[in-house]
Amino acid sequence: MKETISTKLANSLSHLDSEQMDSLIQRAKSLKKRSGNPSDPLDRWVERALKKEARSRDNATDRQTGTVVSTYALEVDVEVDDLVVRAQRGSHTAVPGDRVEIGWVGSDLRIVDIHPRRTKLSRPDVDNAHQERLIVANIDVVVIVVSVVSPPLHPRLIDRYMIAIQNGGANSVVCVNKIDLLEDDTELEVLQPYQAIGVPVVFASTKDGKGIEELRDLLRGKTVAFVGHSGVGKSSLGNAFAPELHLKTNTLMEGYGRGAHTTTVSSLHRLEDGTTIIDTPGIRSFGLWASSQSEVQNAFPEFQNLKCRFANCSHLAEPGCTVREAVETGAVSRDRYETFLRLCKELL
Ligand SMILES: Nc1nc2c(ncn2[C@@H]2O[C@H](COP(=O)(O)OP(=O)(O)OP(=O)(O)O)[C@@H](O)[C@H]2O)c(=O)[nH]1
Ligand SMILES: [Mg+2]
Ligand SMILES: [Zn+2]
Repeated sequence: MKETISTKLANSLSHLDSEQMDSLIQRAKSLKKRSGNPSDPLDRWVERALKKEARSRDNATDRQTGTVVSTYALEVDVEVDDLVVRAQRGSHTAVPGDRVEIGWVGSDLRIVDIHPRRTKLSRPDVDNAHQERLIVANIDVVVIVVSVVSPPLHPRLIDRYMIAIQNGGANSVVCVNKIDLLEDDTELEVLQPYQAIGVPVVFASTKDGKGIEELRDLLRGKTVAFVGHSGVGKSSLGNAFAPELHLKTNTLMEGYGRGAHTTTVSSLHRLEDGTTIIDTPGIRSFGLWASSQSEVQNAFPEFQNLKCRFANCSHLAEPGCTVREAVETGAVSRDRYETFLRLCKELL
């Protein structure tokens, strides 16, 4: 039987994200297992695991606050003032951008606490779509990088990212890179609906510098993550912003027109103009990170001001739906509405 904790305890832990909650339950289970007391309720062991965590936090010496720069299996790099130090992750799931407390616990330098996140970007786990996987934290903007020709444009990825970005509280920017490779710009028409709803779309090329200044102006002073498929030029964009970063870039895998997964670990960098960028590894696919229809609807601001006959209209089949009427008259883009339908179908 799957062991769970009481609703009361779960409610008191509602500030934890699902990844933190998972890790806590795992620790409680292993404490319980070691105690050799199988009839004990799990709640008691969750409380003990929390006490243990608090003890190590309170006993930690030389505590300092810093920003997570990169994360590895068991360790993290944390920027404290101008230095980057490596610390044990311990039981904490931290991601680049997280503000953390580190301190000495015995002979280990460890994360002892994570500050509440202002914003975040998450995706569903590849194997378990209900499991949240954090990508970055405390970002102002997520730049969804797509390329043209090589790899070819994948506009559908943009919609999935936009939902996750909206749900995590950050703003979206779309960067269409490798514009130097494009001979015929009719394929760029698919981006028009995003511009129409006010999402900045920048056409760029790291090869000839097009769009780089526009992007720089848009992002100045903000904390920004570059995300997207492998090989679209995320690291190249970082280098175009600040050549001294020397982010590793690579040619595409020959014959496949796909990225080579060159960047394997996310990394945070401070630029001279006050912008902070986070380069992330390319993804193979991005699942839908939304649990309700209203979360999907949030990513369609063009629906928000339309008043349907029913206040809770799903815009799928109800009579008196002004969204569907607007699609008929052309006031709402049919492409966008079809994207909406496709995403609703995917809701678990
Ligand atoms: N023609 C052209 N090629 C580019 C441009 N930007 C990047 N590239 C090339 O695209 C390839 C992949 O670039 P990367 O910056 O490594 O791509 P990435 O998105 O960081 O890839 P991963 O780290 O694997 O996720 C490299 O060979 C770059 O030189 C561009 O604007 N135009
Ligand atoms: Mg890269
Ligand atoms: Zn409706």
